[in-house]
Amino acid sequence: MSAARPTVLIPGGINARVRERVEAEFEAISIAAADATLLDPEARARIDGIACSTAITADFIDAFPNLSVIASFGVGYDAVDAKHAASRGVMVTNTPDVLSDEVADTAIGLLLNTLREFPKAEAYLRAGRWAAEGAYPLTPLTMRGRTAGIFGLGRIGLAIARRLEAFGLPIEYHTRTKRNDVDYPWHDSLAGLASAVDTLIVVVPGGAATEKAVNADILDALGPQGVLISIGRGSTIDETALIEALASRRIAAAGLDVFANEPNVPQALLDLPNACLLPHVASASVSTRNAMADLVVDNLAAWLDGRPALTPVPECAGLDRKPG
Ligand code: A2R
Repeated sequence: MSAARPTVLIPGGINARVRERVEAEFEAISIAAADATLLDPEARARIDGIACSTAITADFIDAFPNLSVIASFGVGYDAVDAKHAASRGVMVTNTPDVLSDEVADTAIGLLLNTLREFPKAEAYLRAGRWAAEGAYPLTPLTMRGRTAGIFGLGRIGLAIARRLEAFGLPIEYHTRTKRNDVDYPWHDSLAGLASAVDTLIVVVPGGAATEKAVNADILDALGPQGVLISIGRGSTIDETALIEALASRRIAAAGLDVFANEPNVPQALLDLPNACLLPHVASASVSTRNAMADLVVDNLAAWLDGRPALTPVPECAGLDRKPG
């Protein structure tokens, strides 16, 4: 048997290092978007793997009769129909762990920026207002004396919790299943957590189970001193309810790195002085994105070489390799 190199499809945009490595290590085919009609049937039949940073639907998966692996860039894979892939015997991988510390660092930075207004204070200095008008106003909000509630105490949530412990904050959390390896108080509902804390950090996966979970009731439970930090998926926040709560000061402030309809951010959010906004940069350093890129390609290489995937998503963890 000849050892023809496997063919890997890249639909839509992807990290440059993923593209370089896929082109160097496989037969690479790129198309502008995850639209199977952009390939003829002969090309579709050649696809063994997909490297992606975009939504992958069941129909798209079904368009490739010999597909055996989808390597998704990022830890969140809610845009990939992993359940359908698993039912077809197609492995799906993501990039957990290698970004957890970077994202946790960003969460702390975003929290401090939201409370202490550092981006605004720097803009004040750069505009010459320090010299012209005097000291920047004292910030009404501070990290001191706060209690943090973490919605999603997984790999990233725990990395955030450990950092906040060092800042002296008590930690509480909500997940569906109580963890046995931490002593933080657990709440069996998000409403219970929001009532118990004044600083809610959201780091759950996207998808139907968490869609708009942070709604008006949760924000009201957080209260007028409440601060929301969102670093997981924009779909988890009811943005309309959040805008209303911020505008009416039913909560004090919010720091957001993720949005419901990226890269579009509602004008109403941009207009709010108590919203601190980042363009989904939590994992966006060169070294962390390189580590994520390498994990995408290493997963493809392993699976297409007949070895186990390095980081299968839970839906595919027990997946047997397709015969032949
Ligand atoms: O619920 P559990 O016991 O499976 O705990 C997970 C929790 N979680 C939820 N909590 C409450 N309600 C839900 N419907 C729900 N779904 C999941 O979120 C677990 O504590 C946490 C997820 O942790 P990991 O799977 O370790 O993910 P990681 O690496 O921390 O990343 C979290 C998300 C990604 O999915 C991206 O969307 C974003 O952060 O970058």
